[in-house]
Amino acid sequence: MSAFKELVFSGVQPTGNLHLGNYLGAIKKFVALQENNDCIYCVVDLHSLTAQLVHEDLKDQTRAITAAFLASGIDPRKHIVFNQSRVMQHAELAWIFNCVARIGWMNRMTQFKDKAGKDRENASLGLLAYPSLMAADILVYRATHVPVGEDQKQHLELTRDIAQKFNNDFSDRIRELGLGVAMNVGDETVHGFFPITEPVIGGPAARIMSLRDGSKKMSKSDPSDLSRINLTDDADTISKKIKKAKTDPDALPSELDGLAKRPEAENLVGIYAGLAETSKEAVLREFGGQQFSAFKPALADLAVEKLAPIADEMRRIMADTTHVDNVLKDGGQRAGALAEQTMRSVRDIIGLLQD
Ligand code: AQP
Repeated sequence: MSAFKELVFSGVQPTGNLHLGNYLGAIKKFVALQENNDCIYCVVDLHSLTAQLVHEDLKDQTRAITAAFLASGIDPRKHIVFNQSRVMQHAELAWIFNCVARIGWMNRMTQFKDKAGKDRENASLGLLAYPSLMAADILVYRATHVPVGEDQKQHLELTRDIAQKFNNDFSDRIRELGLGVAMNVGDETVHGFFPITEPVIGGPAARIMSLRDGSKKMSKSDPSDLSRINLTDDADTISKKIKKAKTDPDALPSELDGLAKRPEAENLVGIYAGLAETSKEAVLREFGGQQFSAFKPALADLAVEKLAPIADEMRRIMADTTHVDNVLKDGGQRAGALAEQTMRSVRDIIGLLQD
């Protein structure tokens, strides 16, 4: 049993329209976890600079993600909602983690390879160091659980590696200062300052794929808007995108095995299951043997039923930017106080001079 207090942290980048993958893979889980946990949810605006440094509408996109959090049901009074750049301790800890992490670790990150493309030498240093800032986001609160989509699994493993290396490199100082906490790592009980964070990944919608290509994940940056369902799409647009979604000519199978090598079919079944809060097996029990011409309208109706109220609520919240800004300001103050507590200990552990 970990002696760390259970705390949930996660973040979303303000890099464009939120889509169904962000919602089912992450935000819906944020909402579920807030029932029984203390949660901190962050709009990670500093991360978005790795994609686009000059960002005309960064403020509005930050507000839009915040509105999506609130419209989905996150309660900013019981939990903390804020934008990352308000709490400078994230960047401070990220610098320290840059000195803990190894370049080889960063070079192995598949997201870096995908996003940097062929011209890696010309990618920003920020893109390479992205996982180190993500580790700092999580560990500056010593968060124990992080709900994310499957694409973030490798970054979370790196967060665990950074925590473990910090705990090992500074084990004597951590012990001397009495800052160690007992935790179970595998079968072993170890002491450390940072928890070895658990990812919360899973369910039928952990990796939603593009509606145009079942081998690519649904993504904000895909140039084709038909590849994704945006949280703000209206009913007609959602129906049109699902109708146009790529499929194969066969009927839906009755068993999960029948989805093997049918990525587009599996994706639509996963989306249905995620929206209906059921399993892919249950969806196949209901629709097995039916053609896509019958399944797609049912999926479109379900998507509209679940997403339209969120889109309406987002629009309502966005109309009052002062309220949104106040949520972020208040959240930032509360997050900042927690982060500073951690950083005081980190500065002591490292031996930095402070008052
Ligand atoms: N397709 C997806 N299926 C399930 N979960 C997903 N997530 C993203 N895409 C999918 C999860 O959403 C959370 C927020 O993601 P992010 O904004 O931090 O950035 P990202 O992972 O890089 O998402 P995008 O939408 O694909 O953005 P771009 O196109 O800018 O790269 C994370 O928990 C993520 O796992």
